[in-house]
Amino acid sequence: MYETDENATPGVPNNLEAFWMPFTANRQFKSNPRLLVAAKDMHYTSHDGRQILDGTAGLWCVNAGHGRAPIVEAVQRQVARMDYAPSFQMGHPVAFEAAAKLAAVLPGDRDHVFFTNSGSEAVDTALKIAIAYHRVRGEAARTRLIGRERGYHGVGFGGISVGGISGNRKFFGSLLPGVDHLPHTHDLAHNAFTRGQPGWGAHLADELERIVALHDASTIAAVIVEPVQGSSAVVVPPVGYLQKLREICTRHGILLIFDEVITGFGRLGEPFGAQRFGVTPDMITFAKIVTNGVIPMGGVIVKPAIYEAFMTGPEIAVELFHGYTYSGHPMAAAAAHATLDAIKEEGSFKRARELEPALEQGVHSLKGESGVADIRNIGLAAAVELEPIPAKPGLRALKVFERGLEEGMLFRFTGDTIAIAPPFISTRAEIETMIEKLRVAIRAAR
Ligand code: PXG
Repeated sequence: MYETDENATPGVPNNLEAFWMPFTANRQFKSNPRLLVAAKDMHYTSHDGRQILDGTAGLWCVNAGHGRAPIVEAVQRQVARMDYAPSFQMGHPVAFEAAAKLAAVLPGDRDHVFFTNSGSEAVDTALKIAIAYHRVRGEAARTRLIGRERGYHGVGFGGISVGGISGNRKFFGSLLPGVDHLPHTHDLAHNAFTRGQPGWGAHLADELERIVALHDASTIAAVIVEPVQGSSAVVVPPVGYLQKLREICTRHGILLIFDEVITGFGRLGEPFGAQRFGVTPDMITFAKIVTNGVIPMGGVIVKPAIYEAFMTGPEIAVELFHGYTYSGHPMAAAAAHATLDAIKEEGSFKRARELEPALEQGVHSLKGESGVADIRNIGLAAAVELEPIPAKPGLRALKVFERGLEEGMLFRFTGDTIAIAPPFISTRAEIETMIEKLRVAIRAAR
């Protein structure tokens, strides 16, 4: 059993068994735990008192730095004033204000926001809204959903159905029916070591025409893609690819959803990937950066026509039978408010843009290190793909990750790819440190 704090080693829980850790090799972790006990600005403190540079902004979310006073204080003020209030048939001002502030990040001024508590819920919400939207407009046969190979859209049944990472799908039965997938655009024969957007691959968007021809547009509700695939390690869209998807969707009356859980709020040096690539989707899902990771929050931004399509029946009728106990939770809304203010005051989008060349130059300097198969980058996101150790997929990246920690540096790894996502408050020197520590770790992981 868990003992009292007085009996425990300071900072170290003495029972690691009870917590079934997410997306973690539980037995490996628990045999040699890596615990973080405090965080401030760019650094974590480990349980053994070491400072660890946060090279992944937590899990792509803590961009204004850890323990940012205005965000922490906004949450403290809110919890003291009103800890919780429902959003079903009741409302509280802070959620409305946060939604308005969020919608203002996009160029249009009439977008609407549906709040969830995570990216996974945001994705499932967007997929449900897409299907329901067609139904309320009299096109109830439009139920098919199109995702993409290598796509990550969270872990709900909707998200794993449209997602394209086989490990996240294969254990969980038959998933949603009526889902198809576009091919991914990752091809080392054409795109290896590209800086920013690859020139090759826009034609892969034409596969959507084949899928439409197969199923008929009248059965397809939506296409969902990440503008830049994050979890499958920074797969950047080829020049013109997203424009083609937009054009095909528009021509066939199919909704285009950008899953911007990672790319939203500045990771690409613009408010959203939509702006970076000059392509306007019909819905955007977001989470992570919106609260600086301080309180969980996600959501879906929908264009006015979608919201208005639902606002047609009797006024006393609920228009969308969907929502969460914590949709627009006061503390999350307060955190979003303060985070969006911080982003604005600090010019975070501009800052991310200014830092992009430093990250690009740094990460591509790793070309030629032994075992490096590819390097990709855009905005403040970069990935280094490593050749797997024969017959031991994933081991090389794990070794790099562990060596990185020894060097006082936190990376992310999936498969044999290492990802870096520096917080927007990083200095150039800190980005250089991240790269040099990665170099040391790659050299050590043979
Ligand atoms: N969509 C996208 C595009 C995501 O990247 C989700 C949905 C799900 O969000 P929630 O809040 O339900 O986890 C995500 C989450 C990584 C990593 O390092 C990526 C995510 C989560 C954790 C780790 O690859 N993405």
